[in-house]
Amino acid sequence: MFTIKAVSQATGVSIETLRAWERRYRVVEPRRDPNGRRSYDPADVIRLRKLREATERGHPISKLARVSDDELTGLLATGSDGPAAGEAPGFAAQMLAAASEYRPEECDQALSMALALLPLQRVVDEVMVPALLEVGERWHAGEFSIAQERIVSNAVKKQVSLVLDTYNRIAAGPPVVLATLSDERHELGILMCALLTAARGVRCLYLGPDLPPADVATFAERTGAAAVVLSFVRRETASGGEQALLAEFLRRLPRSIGVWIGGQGALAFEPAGLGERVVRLDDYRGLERELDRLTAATR
Ligand code: B12
Repeated sequence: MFTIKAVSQATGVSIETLRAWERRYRVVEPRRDPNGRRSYDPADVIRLRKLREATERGHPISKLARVSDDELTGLLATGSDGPAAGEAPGFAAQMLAAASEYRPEECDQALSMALALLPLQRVVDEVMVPALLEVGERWHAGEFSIAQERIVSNAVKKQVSLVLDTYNRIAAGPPVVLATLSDERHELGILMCALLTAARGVRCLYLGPDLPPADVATFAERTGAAAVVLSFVRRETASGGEQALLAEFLRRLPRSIGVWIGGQGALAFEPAGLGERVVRLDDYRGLERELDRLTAATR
């Protein structure tokens, strides 16, 4: 449920206009919380966005108010991809503004709004990754404290885990395991992979960061995984420690299970040391291609 302020930011309709549209035309009827404050659900937000677009195209709000959601969609004939490209960065900016002001709930709300309005892949590409990268930059530059970094990362982790839960309930076929190996604590890259995996309808077993290779291998074997996705973000140890960990992992993992690796660290690995078994992915699109191949082969 969203506040009037969040809805105003997400729809581009001012708070005064939202109140006026409701009072005069009952375009949406938000619930009220115990303090009498309006509380909108995702369907309200989607409808209000469409109403704004339609009024911008010259349709009077007095007429639009009586139009059903389907008729409104037809009127706009805008496909189902949500806000046009270029509008989504607004959500990342809202998350960052909320973290700057130490407002974790608003950060959460901006992200859950993005998830309500956009396809998952666009949330990853246009909201989560840009927000996380910008947080990283600010943290490095000393402009963001660790607590502010946590406001954003925790919002991402919370929302991703809610999405994984929902998608896993309807996912089919053998699962894909996602993790990072010992001492790789950068978690957010692999978390995005988990979201993209779930979005493809593949069952997603997210183990998280910093696991001994033997544990991941045993887990993948026992859960009947089709593939394991590993992220390597750090580069400085890539030529030595990281690649040795991967080699140990490969020795312990049954050969029938696929191994997909990615991240800046993985890109620096010696190709010769990887062998034929490992698929190195350049980016998230590469991951999606592998997932599509997997689903085509197992369904
Ligand atoms: C947040 C952060 C941390 C947090 C991580 C918290 C967490 N829960 O993840 C903490 C504080 C733990 C941390 C610690 C360290 N960090 Co740090 N960290 C960052 C920071 C600021 C952001 C990383 C991030 O989350 N980005 C967002 C995610 C979405 O992007 P990403 O990880 O870059 O991944 C992208 C790609 O690599 C790819 N990808 C990643 N994984 C995968 C997997 C697959 C399959 C695919 C297809 C793609 C893919 O997709 C992503 C989007 O493009 C970066 C700097 C930066 N601006 O990137 C440094 C950075 C990654 N850290 C760095 C370093 C050096 C460290 C420390 C060694 C610092 C220290 N001296 O203690 C430790 C190491 C800890 C450890 N043992 O792992 C360096 C790495 C340098 C290098 N290339 O080797 C960086 C680049 C900072 C720098 N410029 O020096 N860090």
